[in-house]
Amino acid sequence: MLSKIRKSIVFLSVFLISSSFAATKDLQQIMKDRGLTERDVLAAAKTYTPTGMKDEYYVFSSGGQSGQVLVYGVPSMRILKYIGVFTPEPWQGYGFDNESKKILESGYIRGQEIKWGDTHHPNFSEKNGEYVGDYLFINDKANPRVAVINLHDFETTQIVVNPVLRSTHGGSFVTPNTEYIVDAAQYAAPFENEWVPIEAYEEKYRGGVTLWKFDYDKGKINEKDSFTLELPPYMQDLSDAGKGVSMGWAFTNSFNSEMYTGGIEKGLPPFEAGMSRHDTDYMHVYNWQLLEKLAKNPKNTKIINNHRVVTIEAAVKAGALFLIPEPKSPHGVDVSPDGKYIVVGGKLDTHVSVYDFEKIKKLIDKKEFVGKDPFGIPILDMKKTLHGQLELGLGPLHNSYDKEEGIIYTSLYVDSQIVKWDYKNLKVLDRVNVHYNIGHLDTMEGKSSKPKGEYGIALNKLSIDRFLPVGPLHPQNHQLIDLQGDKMDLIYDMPIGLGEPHDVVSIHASKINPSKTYDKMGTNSRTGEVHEGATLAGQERIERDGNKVKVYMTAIRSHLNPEHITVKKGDEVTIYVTNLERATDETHAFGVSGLNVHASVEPGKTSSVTFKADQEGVFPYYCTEFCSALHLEMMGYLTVKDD
Ligand code: CUK
Ligand code: CUA
Repeated sequence: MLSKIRKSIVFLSVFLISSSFAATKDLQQIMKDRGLTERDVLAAAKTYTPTGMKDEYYVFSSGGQSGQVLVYGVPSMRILKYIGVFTPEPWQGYGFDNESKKILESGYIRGQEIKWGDTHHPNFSEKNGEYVGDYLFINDKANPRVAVINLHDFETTQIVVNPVLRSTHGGSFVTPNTEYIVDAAQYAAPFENEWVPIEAYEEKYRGGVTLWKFDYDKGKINEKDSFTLELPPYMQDLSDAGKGVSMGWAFTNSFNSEMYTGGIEKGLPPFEAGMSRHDTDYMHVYNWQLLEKLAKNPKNTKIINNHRVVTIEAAVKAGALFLIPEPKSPHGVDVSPDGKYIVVGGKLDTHVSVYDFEKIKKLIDKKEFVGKDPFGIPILDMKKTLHGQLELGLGPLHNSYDKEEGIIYTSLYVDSQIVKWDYKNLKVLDRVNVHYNIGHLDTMEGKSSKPKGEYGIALNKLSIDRFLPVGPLHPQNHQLIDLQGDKMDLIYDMPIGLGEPHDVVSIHASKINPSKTYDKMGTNSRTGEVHEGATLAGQERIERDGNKVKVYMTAIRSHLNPEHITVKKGDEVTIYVTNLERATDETHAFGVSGLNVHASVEPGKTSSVTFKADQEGVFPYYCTEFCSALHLEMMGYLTVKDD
């Protein structure tokens, strides 16, 4: 009966839209030919975005090991952009022009060039806990760094290297008014750059949380005003900032309260066994507003690698740091939109734990503790801080909130499901099977103080038998779920072959307003200032100073000016290219054959490349972006003469 009704709905809607019986007949034929069910056709209607129509949401995805960020639209799942962040991105000249090389170089670690990144968690700038589409932040777990992406041109403008932590995972989380970008450690290590035997683990190895101070107007992290809270060598993990009633506080999960140090080669249990012996680990609860004050007084800090570290002792003394037991090896920790509840995924426990911030605060105010950990940090009673626990299934990992108050979605890694449940009344409402194995999930603006719901995205680790085979390394799979009905409805699969997309964040399209061109002619896009090499029409020239040659070049349809550059072997050549176009999307780009230099020059931008002309010869240069019917003619010759 139901199927009959649905059939007639499809029939009717297609009939109404097309007002043509022929179209209906065509549709039925296509369904038959392609083996599509009515459900498939409905799913298609929910995602299909006809040419010219735009998406409702932007999704920013971690590019995992690629070190990049990927941007796509929802519900179409069409990829819009790759943003070079921790690794070069040739199309945009990222890592090939001087301006972007400088950004990548600031991400070198102790002088070591880093050629990859393990990007994990992107997050937007926030005001009152709501997403603001000005900036995106993302962390690199392997090489503990945080990057800032300016969403006015979708370019990376800063990378900072963590001065004391060796790997970070619980980042980059943003405090409700983007005061700080928070990045928590993963694998404990000594803060100093020195050798410390593993036997000194408890004494010398440390975890921590770095609070990167963000200057909103400048769009930059201020390294001098940033600091780290020293934490015990429990492996810190995912984190979230409080908001609303929990404003000023932040929460960081951990595993390895055992402080186990491995040694499988010596016949000891491997890390994974030793690290999950205890029934509980600790959620770290800390007051970043108080820590900010503490960090200003040298009494409370140690300076390590030129960076302020607030000691555990000082934080405890000031009442800024507490621990609460949580079921062992938890994973996601997500604060509810009103800031009242903190939902923790059990991972090794089938339960999800819902903590009540007001209960936590009451115990803290009354100084009611059940003990201290070996580092003197007060421990709160787990039962007294819990609102409750709910059994969801195997491997609860991450959470994302719905627009309806009290409703949350949780990913189950082992069961490969998303569960929709009521975290106030502790009731399961619905579950949907997704493909194997889901890690993060996201609902639209689902971690902000005003979630929109509507769509969900499952980020699946495997894609076995799902797509055309491409060799032993399979793509990862983003699945789109319609959350608008009573039942969750899985409607689309999108494979991604870029890297492991740990996490995505989504934002309503109306909140992102990128520039169409650079307003100030000759803008250095990485600083926002007018470039020292900005060149207007008529100012094109070649200047020589000793063996340094500077070329001030312009690009406009369809020529580069100058078209001949002659230098001497051994010269250091810098070419500044300014795109004089005012028309939208009239990007020119500049590449020289055989010299590993490339720049994308969008309208109004100045980019520069520098190289040593150390081989005699003839090197054609050209605009690499197909910009007009005479694009191929947009070229010139660099000749290098030995004399
Ligand atoms: S983590 Cu990947 S599934 Cu590194 Cu955010 Cu949970
Ligand atoms: Cu300019 Cu091609």
